[in-house]
Amino acid sequence: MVDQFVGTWKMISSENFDDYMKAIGVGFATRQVGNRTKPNLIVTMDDQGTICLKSQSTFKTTEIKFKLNEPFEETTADDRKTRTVVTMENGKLVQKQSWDGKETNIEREITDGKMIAKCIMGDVVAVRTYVKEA
Ligand code: DKA
Repeated sequence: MVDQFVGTWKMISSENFDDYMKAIGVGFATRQVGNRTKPNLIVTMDDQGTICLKSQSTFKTTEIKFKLNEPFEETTADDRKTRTVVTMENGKLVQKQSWDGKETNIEREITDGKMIAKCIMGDVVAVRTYVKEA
């Protein structure tokens, strides 16, 4: 199931991301940069089932390595320190981040060969679309 996510993905569109960043508490200056940034997401998985998500952009490069269902500490691009767990739910790769009594989910799924990332904080949802690089 994870195999379909493996590859290098380039973001082509982003909707409602400013509202999402506000909802998770990102400050004005970082939101300005976040709104302008079009990251690449590089997804790999090794023989032991360790998954790596590397987000590369001119703003910041972040990388997390994890196994499904095993919680780990994450430092996000906006510098939150989160307790994170990633699960597969009905074909979606669901990244649940918890910090300061708050919780957000990033749900990624493959639709028509594109990777759709839904960033969800309460009733605020941002939708970011990625296409696979050749
Ligand atoms: C994605 O993979 C979602 C990334 C969510 C990042 C939230 C914080 C960004 C702060 C600039 O496209």
